[in-house]
Amino acid sequence: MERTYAMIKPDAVKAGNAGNIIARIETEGFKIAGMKRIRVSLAQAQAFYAVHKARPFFGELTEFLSSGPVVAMVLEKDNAVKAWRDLMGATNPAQAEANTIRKLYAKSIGENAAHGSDAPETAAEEISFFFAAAELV
Ligand code: 3AN
Repeated sequence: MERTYAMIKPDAVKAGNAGNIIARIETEGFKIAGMKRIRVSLAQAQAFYAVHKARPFFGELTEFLSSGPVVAMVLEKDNAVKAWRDLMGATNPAQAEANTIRKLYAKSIGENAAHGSDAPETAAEEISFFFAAAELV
């Protein structure tokens, strides 16, 4: 079983779509190994997205992630990293396939409802950024 880090971003939490997204995650056969609703600080957002530091949208991205509560999750499934990215759909909701999380719930490329790790190595780093081992059950 592979694990990935998934996060329902502030736009989707604020819009009241967290429950729908969590239900979909379960319907699609993921096991939720860890889950918490938290507010990410600006400093945490800057550390979490450090790989994007040089991008022109870094300020916008980190301010947005820290703008309201998120739901942080660890998901388990065979090929969880790819399976969750497929379920989320393309980064830009305009390009996301029908019935994906971002097609259904995202507003824009910046406020795009959900995050998912891009590789198993990144997943391990992102999981330990937000969760202690004892929180994963
Ligand atoms: P993904 O989250 O699909 O892996 P990345 O890694 O290219 O996408 O980008 C990380 C995050 O940065 C995205 N989830 C999105 O919120 C934001 N982002 C990407 N491109 C842009 C952009 N052109 N303008 C604003 N935000 C962006």
